[in-house]
Amino acid sequence: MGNSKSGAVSKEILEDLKLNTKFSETEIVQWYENFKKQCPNGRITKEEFQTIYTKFFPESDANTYAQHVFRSFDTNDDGTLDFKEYIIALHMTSTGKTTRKLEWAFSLFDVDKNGYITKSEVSEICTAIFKLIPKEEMEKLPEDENTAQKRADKLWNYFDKGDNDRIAEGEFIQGILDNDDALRLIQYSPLK
Ligand SMILES: [Ca+2]
Ligand SMILES: [Ca+2]
Repeated sequence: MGNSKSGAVSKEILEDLKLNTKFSETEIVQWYENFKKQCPNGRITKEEFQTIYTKFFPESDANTYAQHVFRSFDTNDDGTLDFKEYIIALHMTSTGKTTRKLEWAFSLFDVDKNGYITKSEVSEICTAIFKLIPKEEMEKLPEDENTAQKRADKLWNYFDKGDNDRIAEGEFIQGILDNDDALRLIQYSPLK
């Protein structure tokens, strides 16, 4: 992937991104310039990503969640985010279609990347999500979701599975589409 030869985004990546996202060529080129300024070597490490990500959650602990998000964005599993992974991630979390976002949510919950979600993976991500919630908000949570484990149990129950079962991607997406409450529980959106 010869994008290191010059300062410009490679034609191959540009075409691919135009096809897979709604971003215009101008936007992509501009972001690439910013990206190169921030990351001259063209890659974001997990630590750099965590530093950027946690700034969005000044009142809570976003470190664990950021690590999971990083893992889900690092699609080729090489421990860094390149420009393409970074832009696709940006696309998914901002303007992406619902099913695209849910595909991403599935990869977020599939911690060991084996294509299925287990109850312990749901617990792990719910624990990370829970840490994103600032203290004042935490106090206002409903009784049946005011701990990470309760949130995980509630979410798991929407899928109609036993504790030792696992959820495939299609079941996960369908389950979320069928339940607004489940959609709310797989993410944290700050109030205001
Ligand atoms: Ca990567
Ligand atoms: Ca898994």
